Amino acid sequence: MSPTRQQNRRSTLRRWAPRGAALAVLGLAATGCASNELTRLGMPEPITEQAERVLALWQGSWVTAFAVGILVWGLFIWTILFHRKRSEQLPPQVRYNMPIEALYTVLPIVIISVLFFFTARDQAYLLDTEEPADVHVEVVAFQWAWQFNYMDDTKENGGEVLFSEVGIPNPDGTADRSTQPTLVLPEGAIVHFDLHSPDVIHSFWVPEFGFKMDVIPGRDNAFQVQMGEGTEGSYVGRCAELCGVDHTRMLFDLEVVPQDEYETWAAEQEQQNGDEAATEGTGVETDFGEGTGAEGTDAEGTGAGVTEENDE
Ligand SMILES: [Cu+2]
Repeated sequence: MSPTRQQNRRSTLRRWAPRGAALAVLGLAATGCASNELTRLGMPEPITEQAERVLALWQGSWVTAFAVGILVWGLFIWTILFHRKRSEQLPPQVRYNMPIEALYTVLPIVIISVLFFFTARDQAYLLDTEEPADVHVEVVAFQWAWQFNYMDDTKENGGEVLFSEVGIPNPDGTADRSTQPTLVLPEGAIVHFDLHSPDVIHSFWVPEFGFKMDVIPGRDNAFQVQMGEGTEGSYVGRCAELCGVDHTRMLFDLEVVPQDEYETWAAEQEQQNGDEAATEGTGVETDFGEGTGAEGTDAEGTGAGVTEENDE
């Protein structure tokens, strides 16, 4: 290699390196992200242990993708900058070079195997429903709202409905927050969800769970979450499967409250439901929101599916 060519390369590098660095800094600054929002790469702040796992898988996959990307872009840029056509002479060819061919066959297989391993491991963890749950909710998704039946046991597909939270669909096309049901869950609890649908396929999704599961007619889908500590707050859940004309209005509120507050609320709901059953009422009325920092939510239930009797 001639000294002039080497100098050329150095000056090219000197010219482009600062521009590249400036671009990277600008890219970071332009996102204007605070705290760990940047490192979450678009995922919401997790509120369950399962969501933490999903976030780790997400980040790991991106780190891998970035590493591969940087390598490939690096090779592109290196080739473009330093290996331009300089003469009519054919450059050295690498066809049938066994080490290179083996490398780019084996390396992708290794990368995919590693990604597969972590995905399979985390999937098994996310779908595990063996833990005894503290709260058992049957989620009924229907066109186009939600019903949350709080069950009296923590087993799968069993027990009686203690009380229900029922949403009302908005057939006139209005998005009325007061008709949205509220799913109330205690901090730090293990929650078991059974998912049922009487009509079409829906999907139960709380973005902060980092997870969603289809709600399929005639099928018993279930999953569990371990609610994190310090996750008290209001969240919004939605249907993530196009299920008809009012699919986008199929929303619900999620309130995560401290354990004692939850117990008080649940006892009240049960009491109320018992009173109504006693007076042959079919409606499930809920009044929740005091002291949680959330706006009061007054939902008047349709009482659909609440048929059990309470003897107390
Ligand atoms: Cu739906």
